[in-house]
Amino acid sequence: MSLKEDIYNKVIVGDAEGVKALTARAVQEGFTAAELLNEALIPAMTEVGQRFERQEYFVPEMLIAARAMKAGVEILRPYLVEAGVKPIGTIVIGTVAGDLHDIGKNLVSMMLEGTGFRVIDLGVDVPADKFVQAVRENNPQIVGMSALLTTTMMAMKATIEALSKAGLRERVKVMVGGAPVTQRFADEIGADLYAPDASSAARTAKEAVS
Ligand code: B1M
Repeated sequence: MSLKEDIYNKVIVGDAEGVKALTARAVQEGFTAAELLNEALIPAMTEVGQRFERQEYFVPEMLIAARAMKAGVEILRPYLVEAGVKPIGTIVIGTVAGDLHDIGKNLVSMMLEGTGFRVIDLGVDVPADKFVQAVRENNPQIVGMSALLTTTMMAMKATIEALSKAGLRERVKVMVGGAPVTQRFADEIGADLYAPDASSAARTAKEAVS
């Protein structure tokens, strides 16, 4: 089995230590960071996402695999920067004001990173003005918002309004998600994109910037 296949398989089974060690070894053996990212780590996360969509994998497997992939990305990060590999886009993401749930948002962030995005993660309980400031500072193509409580969903609308008020709404696509969020709700509040889970969030975001 080649090193790349080995890394691919270890991401799928969620072996973070194995991914870390093999990725470091592959770099030493002369594999480029871009080929390890594009031919091992990202395809592995794509496979994990597909298994999740086919209900062969569930949230725990997906989280463990995402962490394993992240371990590989961390090894590659300095080489990617050095090699000037351009991210496919920038996304500012956060859990909206009043909401402390971040497991799903973190999963979405990791999947986005695995898809090739530069992810600016603002954390949880993010007020509208912090999203606005992050858009000004980072010039992302997409703003992603997560909400897990019916009581905090309306903070998504408030954030979209704040972006409009700041004259930034036309510059970004807004993506929303989280257990109580639906396509219908996304349409009602004027979001551009909705995704029901992390793998479709990554796919939707990639489509939106290509
Ligand atoms: Co909370 N909580 N919680 N909680 N919690 C829920 C959400 C709840 C449904 C439980 C219940 O009553 N059955 C309920 C909400 C009811 C409602 O509003 N309808 C609830 C409540 C009421 C509360 C508190 C108010 C409880 C209290 O204190 N009385 C409180 C609120 C705190 C606050 O936020 N201000 C609270 C607190 C907590 C904990 C801190 C204990 C903990 C959060 C820990 C953490 O996140 N670090 C917690 C947890 C763990 C849950 C449950 C059990 C699990 C949530 C989770 O992580 N799911 C949850 C019940 C449940 O869902 N079964 C519950 C796994 C995660 C991978 O899925 O987040 O849906 P999810 O993310 C998915 C998709 O939604 C999507 O992709 C993800 C991966 O596929 N997605 C996006 C998410 N964000 C996206 C963004 C996108 C696109 C897709 O684009 C940008």
